[in-house]
Amino acid sequence: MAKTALEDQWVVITGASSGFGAAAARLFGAQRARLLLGARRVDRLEVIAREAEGAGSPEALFRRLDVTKTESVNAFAEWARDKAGRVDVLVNNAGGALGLDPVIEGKDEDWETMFQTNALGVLRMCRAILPLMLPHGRGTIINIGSVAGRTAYEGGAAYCAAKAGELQITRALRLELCGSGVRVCAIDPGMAETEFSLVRFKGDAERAAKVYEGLEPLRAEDVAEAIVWTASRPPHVCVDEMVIKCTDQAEVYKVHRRSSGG
Ligand code: NDP
Ligand code: 8X3
Repeated sequence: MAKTALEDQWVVITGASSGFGAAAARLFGAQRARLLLGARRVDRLEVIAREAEGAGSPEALFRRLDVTKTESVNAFAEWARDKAGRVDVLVNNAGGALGLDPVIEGKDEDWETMFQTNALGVLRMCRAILPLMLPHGRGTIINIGSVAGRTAYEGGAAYCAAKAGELQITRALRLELCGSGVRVCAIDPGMAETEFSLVRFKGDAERAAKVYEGLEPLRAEDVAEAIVWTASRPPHVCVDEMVIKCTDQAEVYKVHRRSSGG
């Protein structure tokens, strides 16, 4: 069997318990990469790890990770050092939105969580994992942002700001790491049907389903394919920024919905 570009590479994925992260774990597994998976729901991670091994990963390990806590991130990085000794690819995917309130009705706890996960979590992960990448003179960091970081929308002030912050973190880090061999990439998806809206609307499944009504959104696998493609480019190629939306979404506000049955 021909060797794949990602074979035996150590890949860290945050937020691997559902959505893009879980789909990416399976696809990296199919490329015979070795995995270090993190999220808060460890029972889910265990299932995903076994699926990734079933797909071809020689080793898919997992550990509880809360990217909002420095101690948790540092403990995860220590565990990665112990288990793997190096990291070749870091996918900063953990994150999401909470609520769709206008600023005047915003909740401190929602705002704080969105900045903690989408922006500060990425900084913490990069700080902790870079020492496992830099000695090898190469590596790939892929930050999963959003079209929300590029275009603001009502009710999205904190989420859009956190994702815009993440994009600037990506850009600053690319400048800091120029010459190190480590490339830093942003993948910014539009509407994708995962647990994203269920989390945003705090378990209201009906409201979450309405977000995708009448259109064909991205699937988790579409974004996972973009992640794996980006990570598998030859080392001299950096995919700086990729925006990926479903065909029914031309802009954050411009979506085409078919009437039922149409
Ligand atoms: P999901 O809700 O399906 O997945 C989110 C993942 O993030 C889960 O695995 C969750 O795991 C993890 N996570 C959340 N908080 C933390 C935390 N504090 N520490 C560690 N892990 C955490 O949504 P998606 O797969 O859609 O979202 C993945 C990323 O893509 C997010 O950053 C999101 O903002 C972004 N995005 C999503 C889009 C969409 O329309 N779906 C579009 C554009 C970007 P657990 O709860 O087990 O900790
Ligand atoms: C998720 C996409 O448009 O709901 O980041 O913010 S959007």
